[in-house]
Amino acid sequence: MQAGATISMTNNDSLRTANTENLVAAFPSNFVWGAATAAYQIEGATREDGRGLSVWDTFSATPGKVHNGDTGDVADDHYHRYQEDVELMAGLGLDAYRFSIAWSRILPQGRGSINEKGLDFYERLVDTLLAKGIKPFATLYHWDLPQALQDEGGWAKRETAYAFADYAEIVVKRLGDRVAGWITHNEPWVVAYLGHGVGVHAPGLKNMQTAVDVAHHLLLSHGLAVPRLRALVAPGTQVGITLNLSQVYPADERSETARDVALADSFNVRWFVEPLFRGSYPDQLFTDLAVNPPPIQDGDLTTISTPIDFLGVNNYFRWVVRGQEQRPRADSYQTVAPIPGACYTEMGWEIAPEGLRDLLVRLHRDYNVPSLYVTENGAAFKDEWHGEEVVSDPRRVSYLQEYIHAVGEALQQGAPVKGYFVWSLLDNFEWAEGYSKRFGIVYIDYPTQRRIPKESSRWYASLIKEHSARL
Ligand code: JJW
Repeated sequence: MQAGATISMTNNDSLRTANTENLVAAFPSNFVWGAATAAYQIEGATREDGRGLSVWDTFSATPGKVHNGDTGDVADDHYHRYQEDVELMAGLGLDAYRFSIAWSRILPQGRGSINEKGLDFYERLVDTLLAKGIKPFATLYHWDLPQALQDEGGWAKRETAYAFADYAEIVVKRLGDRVAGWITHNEPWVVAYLGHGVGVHAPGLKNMQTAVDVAHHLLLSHGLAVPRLRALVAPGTQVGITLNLSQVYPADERSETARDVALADSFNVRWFVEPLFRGSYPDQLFTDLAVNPPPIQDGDLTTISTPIDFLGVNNYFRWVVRGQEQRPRADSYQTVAPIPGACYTEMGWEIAPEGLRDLLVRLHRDYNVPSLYVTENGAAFKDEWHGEEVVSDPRRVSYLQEYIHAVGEALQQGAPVKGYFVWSLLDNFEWAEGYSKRFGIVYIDYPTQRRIPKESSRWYASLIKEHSARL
């Protein structure tokens, strides 16, 4: 299997910035423009209305785990300000809004007794969106496992996959008639590897065998949930999963480089894409990670590869890999950074829109993915507010322009992309980075919780308007 075909160390000429008028020409009339958030990153109100604790409450309260000791206790106070936030979305002309549901608001102990107040909150949110003509896209699991389930072993245990499918059914019973798109999981690679392999995310475990087992149970839980969702949704509702994927490019033409590119690709892309779309894990992956295969039971891969309506792609950057002398473990490939002449965001991620274009085209060509949504794309920069009406963020505007142009190129090359969600609507709690990294197209002044538009939100609103004017 080949990863990226292009050997390009600098931004592609064809990805030059374009004005919004030219930019929207490549997008079909029913293309969905949205913005994304996640529960723990924006809601706050972590101890209100019967919400149970999640692994991120525990992790962020543990000294040394999150930058500056930040937690999601208050975050953007969206739990109380959701109406104002939906007004903001309506003002931008968004077609859709992707949010996540906190499992521990619905089932404070992870399973068993239902907390109706949790369901009520998401029902109010969904109805407010619908009243403004905004399509709700709901993620069921965006990393906030109920702590009670972690106490029983969490995703390392197969039982958690069954608990997830039960939780999914409870939510869809209440909201299935109104939500346009369901995303079972957000970025299971991050949960498995960063949470259980290297421990920089909750629950903070450092064991690659556990990471591989967790990945299997996350995938299994997805496959178990899909038919339970389908049974209860309105006709036309889309059901899918979101992966964080980065295309891998070779730094040079050495054979060691080709080998390590393939290793990095199996770890970053094929680990999750192939069980979902081919019903098998990459052949050598577990050997290459120096672990045993996860506890796969008969029928698991059939369950995991249950057909879905779309694949959600979260993409921010690409990897450029330079081969090492000795064959590395699949998670220990060497990346080139910084690449001379390349630009980076505040996260240290290379700005490389061709990485998104090539990834979308490849998912279409190699896996025949039925449809694709870019469920996250965006950038953190050091935004500053000095009391103005609008926060200036020219680099975010260029970033979005270039990446959206790349999505247009992928469409022209046949990739069935149905929508694009900018990460994020609001500055928010960026996990281990706390509040230090601002991804929003709307600025949050945390002391006052005031929302201040950034220029990127104005730009995005004009793009959406331009697109709808063409219809
Ligand atoms: C990789 C860190 C190696 C979020 C990564 C860290 C290096 C030991 C943004 N996506 O906040 C990827 N985001 O909640 C979901 N995407 O490696 C949404 N990817 O560790 C956003 C972070 C990420 C990452 C963060």
